[in-house]
Formats: sequence, C-alpha cells, structure tokens
Amino acid sequence: MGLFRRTRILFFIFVYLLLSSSVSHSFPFPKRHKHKIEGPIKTLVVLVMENRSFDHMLGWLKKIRPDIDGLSGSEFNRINASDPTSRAVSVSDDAFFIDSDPGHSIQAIREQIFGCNESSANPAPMNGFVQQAESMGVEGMSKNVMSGFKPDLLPVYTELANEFAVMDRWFASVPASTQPNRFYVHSATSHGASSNVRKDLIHGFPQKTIFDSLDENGLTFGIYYQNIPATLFFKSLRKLKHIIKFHDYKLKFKLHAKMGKLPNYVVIEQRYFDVDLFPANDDHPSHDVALGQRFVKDVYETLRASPQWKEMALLITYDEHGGFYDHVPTPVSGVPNPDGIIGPDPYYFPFDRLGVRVPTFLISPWIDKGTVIHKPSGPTPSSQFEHSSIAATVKKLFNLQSNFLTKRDAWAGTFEKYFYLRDTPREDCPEKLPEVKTTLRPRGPKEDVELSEFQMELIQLASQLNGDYILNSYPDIGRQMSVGMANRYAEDAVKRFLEAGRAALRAGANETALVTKIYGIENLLFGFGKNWLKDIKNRVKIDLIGVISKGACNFLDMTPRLPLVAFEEFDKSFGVKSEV
Ligand SMILES: *[C@@H]1O[C@H](CO)[C@@H](O)[C@H](O)[C@H]1NC(C)=O
Ligand SMILES: *[C@@H]1O[C@H](CO)[C@@H](O)[C@H](O)[C@H]1NC(C)=O
Ligand SMILES: *[C@@H]1O[C@H](CO)[C@@H](O)[C@H](O)[C@H]1NC(C)=O
Ligand SMILES: *[C@H]1O[C@H](CO)[C@@H](O)[C@H](O)[C@H]1NC(C)=O
Repeated sequence: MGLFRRTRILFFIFVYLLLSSSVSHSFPFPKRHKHKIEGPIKTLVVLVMENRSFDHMLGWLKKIRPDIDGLSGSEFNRINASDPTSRAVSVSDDAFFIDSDPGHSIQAIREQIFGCNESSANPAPMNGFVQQAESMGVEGMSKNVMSGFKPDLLPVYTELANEFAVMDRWFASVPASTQPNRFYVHSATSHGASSNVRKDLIHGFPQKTIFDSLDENGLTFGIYYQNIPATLFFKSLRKLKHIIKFHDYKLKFKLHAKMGKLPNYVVIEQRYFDVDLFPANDDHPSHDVALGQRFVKDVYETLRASPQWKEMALLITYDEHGGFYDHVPTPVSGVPNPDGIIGPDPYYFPFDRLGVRVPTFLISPWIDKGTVIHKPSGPTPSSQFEHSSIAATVKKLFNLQSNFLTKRDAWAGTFEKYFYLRDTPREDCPEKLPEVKTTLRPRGPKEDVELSEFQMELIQLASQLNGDYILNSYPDIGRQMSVGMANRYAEDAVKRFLEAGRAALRAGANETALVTKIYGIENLLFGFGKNWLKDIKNRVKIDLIGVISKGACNFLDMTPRLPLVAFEEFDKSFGVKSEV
C-alpha cells in the first residue's frame, strides 16, 4: 500500500488523541430552555413485541369481553383459497408453543391477506393464511397459524385488557417483516425498506426520527436495551450525544424508574437472542410466550411503582403479525406513501397499504378500566392506528414544534385524547399482575440453532458497531454463528461501541459526530512518523475524532486500552469501506 493511498484513507480519519492534555472534560451539552408539556402525560413508554397477530394473542378474549373485536370461533381459511371445495382449517384456541416461524415476507403476506398474488381486493379477504402455511411444507403449520391462545394462558394480557385499554384496530405499518415495521414506530417510514436492505443496515438508516424531534424540542428520551438495541439501525442515534441515552435494561430501568428519572420517551427493547442464562422474551416463535408475559409484567410493575406513574403511559404493540391469522381486513386504500420512496426490485412496493392487525394495549392511570379503542376518528376519513401513530401522538401529546416526520404520521390516528377523559388519575391500578408460572414451551432455549433473519440483521448491525463490516466475511458474518455465539458477539459489540462513545464524550468530542468503528486502523497508521497527526490535521477537511487502538498506541508509544473507534461528523459520507 503506497503512502499516497494511505494518505487518502487517512483523509477520512482525523485522529484526535485522547491523551492530549488540552482535552476538555466539561460536559459538551448546551443548556436549552425547558419545553413545557401541557397534558397529563409526561412520559410515554413504548414496548414493541415480536411477530404475533391480534387474533392469535387476544382473539379469544372476545368470549369474556364481547366488546373486543376478536374471534367468534367460526372463522376459517381453506387450504386452496381459490377452491371453495378444498379442506377448511378453522380457528382454534389451543395455541401453546410454535416452533417454526410462519411466513412473513412481503410475498407471503400478500398471499395471506388476498389469497392470491393479485392485491386489488377491497376489503382484503384474509383467506390465504392456510394456503400460504401449506406451501411452506411444515407439518402442522396451517393449524398453527389459525390457532390462538386461551386468555388464561396469557394472564398478564388478560389482566391488562381488563384494567386498561385494548386497541383492537391497530395495524402493522407495512405488510412485511420485522425491520421495516420497527422503523415505522420511530420514524413513520422504513425509508424504502420492505425487507432487509444491507447497505442501509451498515450505514444506518438516514431518515429523521421522533428522537430527533424530541431532541429539537429540548425533551429527553432513553432506550433500555437487553442484548443489542435495534434502534441503532437509525443513523441519527449513532450521534455521540445520543450514546448516553442507551441504558442496560437490567442495570438501569428499575433504577431510573424508582428515582423518578425516566425520560419523556422511553423505548424498551427485549432480548432477541434465546440463550440458556437469559432466554429470549420477545414472543418471537420459537421463543417462550410465558417469558414474554413475565417481561411485560416486570415492565408494568416497575412503572407502577415509580413516582412518575401518574404522569405516564405505556404502549405495548407488536411489530408485525408473524404469519398468524387475523380476521380483520388489512386496510388497502387511502394509505399514504410516507416519503415518495418505492420499495426495491422486484416488488416495487409503494407503501400504500398496511400490514395485518396486531395486539396493542394502552396503559395509564388516566385510562378507565376495561376500555376498548376501535378505529380513530381522524385526522382523515381513511386514517388508522398503525405504528406511525406513536410518533404522531408524541407530537401532539408533548406539543412538539417540529413538523410531522412524513406523510404517514401526519395521516395516522392519534390516541392522546384518551388521556383527557378523566379529571384525575386512577388510584386503583393493580400494583402486581398475575404470576406466570407455567412455561409455554416444552424445552429450554436451543443455543446451537441457526439465526433467524432478524437475528442476522442484528449481527450485521453489531458488525457495523465493532468495525467487522469491512471484512470480506460480511454480510455472511452471522452464517457460521449459533444463537449463543451471536448473542456474545452482539453484546460485546454494543458494549465496546458505547464505551468508546463515552470515552470520546469525556475527551470533548463534538456531540454531533457519528460513531464509526474502523477496523484495523493501526495497520493504516503504520508507516507514518510521529508527526502523522499533524500531517493529517493539515490536510483533513472533516472533523473526525478517534480513540486509538492498542496496536496503534504501541506504535505511537502510548498505553490506552480503549477500543478502536473513529467519530465521523454527522452527514458526511463514510468512504471508509471502499477505501480500505
Ligand atoms: C386451487 O384451486 C384452483 C381452482 O380450482 C385451481 O386452479 C388450482 O390449481 C388449485 N391450486 C392448487 C395448488 O391445488
Ligand atoms: C405467486 O407468484 C409467485 C411468483 O411471484 C409464484 O411462484 C406463485 O406460485 C404465485 N402464487 C399463486 C397463489 O398464484
Ligand atoms: C460540531 O459540529 C457541527 C457540525 O459540523 C458544528 O456546526 C458545531 O459548531 C460543532 N460544535 C462544536 C462545539 O464545535
Ligand atoms: C419476525 O422475526 C423473524 C425472525 O426473527 C423475522 O425474520 C421476521 O421478519 C419477523 N416476522 C416473523 C413472522 O418472524
């Protein structure tokens, strides 16, 4: 590698020495005027579970709660949706443990809701779930997708439904998989992703998020994660100033709640990896739904015990339906494309219809017992509750001066009015939810299984955070990993990423810088003399700050033990991968 080439590489890497004596240790946050929140809710907590439809989780509640739009018991799908004489599979209330993952790609979901490849029927007939399941060739799958849980197997949800509000018209934002739907929750668009988009997963999705709007208005947010925060897929959350808003759920959630220090917008992420010591609690097949129940119970009871409880609301929803049957037609008309971006080849999905209905709860002492919230009453006649309703409601609830994020949250129904129906908060909210004693799985976690698609994406995110994404083995980096290995890899990547970010903040780095770890920087530095920093500084146009790796430090005769990281100014393109 010639000096010229090395110089070009280093053009992107202005390394600022941590050990420089001129480092400022002051906290680099400007004081802002406090934004006043008028309404009763000062903190909204959002928990997005994985991959279950409304009818699968809550459909059978209708037996004891006829006001909820659940199952009558006579719903069915045929194994061939276009053949009225083919065998019918009816809904059943015997869901227990689902091992394999039903289909939920954009094609599979189209078949589930329309029964064929033609997507013009309105209302959508919701008659292809069994046909799609049959096509997967997995024994018992078509029965599984039509099954639902008996309410007494999900005692935490049954109690929450009786104590607070069930929203029985809340849809996934996109008839596609986990990741696009999770993007809608915080940014009202998936920026064109209808599945996994590798390039954007590496560089981070560039769209504006509700976190940015909150920040602009001087309000606070916090992300309480367990193995790896999927919110780091957003580029803007990789800014240095946001590093300190990521907290380990285990260490900090209860503490902050108890101290009354939860921020205005709280995102709780669950365990996405199923390992012996810490089994997954996200409800994703094949994970144990009983653990999901215990997790929801833990979150609720923590909030209930907080001095902030009377100014709080908790929204629990599911990213998507996970291939499970739901009888409510997916809205297929009057849904605006958020930002003009069309999905990729070969489907060119225009983001103009929603996904399948998912279970959603609204919990707060401002909500009356046994409330059911159906369709929203605006802002347009076609408006619906869907994941963008969260950003739309945050804007109204907290009176944000920022614009809507996209056309989608401007259109989505909002739920702030349900906090204004009482004069005072309730005093009778349960302090504890029912114990969940039974396991809903005949076995423990299997650490040695392959990764699911979403877990692969999380590993790709982790490889971005720790710099491995420039290796030739990316994007197959997770292919050789078992779930157990992947869990360790992801946790380690997150730990080092956040540590490095905090170190840079302490060193006085510009808070708008993005954190980017660059693999093998020490090799690039080799060959420059001791004045290399000055040389680069003279040439560099972008403001990059770095913490030196052990290797480079040895070369430079220094001794820090910090991970290798560079910090890139926000909005400048990376240019690193192609150069190395
Ligand atoms: C489903 O039924 C239609 C209409 O009878 C028929 O044309 C088609 O071949 C059937 N599909 C399968 C997979 O059996
Ligand atoms: C739908 O289209 C795909 C190709 O895009 C084809 O493989 C499949 O058989 C079609 N399914 C039906 C039910 O027509
Ligand atoms: C940080 O960087 C931004 C973007 O380049 C710049 O506008 C800002 O003035 C910088 N802040 C400080 C404190 O240097
Ligand atoms: C849920 O998770 C899986 C695997 O984690 C992911 O690939 C998919 O997009 C999501 N949907 C379903 C139904 O699994």
